[in-house]
Amino acid sequence: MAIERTLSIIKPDATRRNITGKINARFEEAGLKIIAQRRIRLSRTQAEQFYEVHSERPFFNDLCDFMTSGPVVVQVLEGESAIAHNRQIMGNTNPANADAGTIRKDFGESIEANSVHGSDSPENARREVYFFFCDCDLVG
Ligand code: IDP
Ligand code: MG
Repeated sequence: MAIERTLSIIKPDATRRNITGKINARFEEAGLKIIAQRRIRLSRTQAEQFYEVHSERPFFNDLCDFMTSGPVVVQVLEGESAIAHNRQIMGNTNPANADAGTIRKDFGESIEANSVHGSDSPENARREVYFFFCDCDLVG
């Protein structure tokens, strides 16, 4: 067990419904600390680079359209086993398959518009945190 940092994104379906505070409350109630946060509009290039790993998937183009369709909130969460813990708090990619009480079950609209992104490994967390933030932004 170790203190980790993970990259979270509150997606456009959630900013559109003005529920960023409700989602942040889930992280804080679960013991994760928001140590950096910025509301931005992703450029097409940023979305394509961020989701590069999915560039061959059939949903890639639609995903980039969706992620640039409105503001997002990029944030760094810190806590014990934060990467796996955040994935638990988020729930399954498809809200229909997510456990009760998870963010995606309670707020997700579809497998695409599923309200939140969270890093899935230490390597990806590092890449994704520094995609948006520098060390001076991280105030633990
Ligand atoms: P994750 O967000 O749970 O890690 P990934 O497989 O990494 O899921 O997919 C990245 C994002 O791409 C998902 O959060 C979702 O927004 C979108 N996505 C994943 N699978 C599909 C799909 O089958 N159809 C449409 N969008 C999808
Ligand atoms: Mg993923």
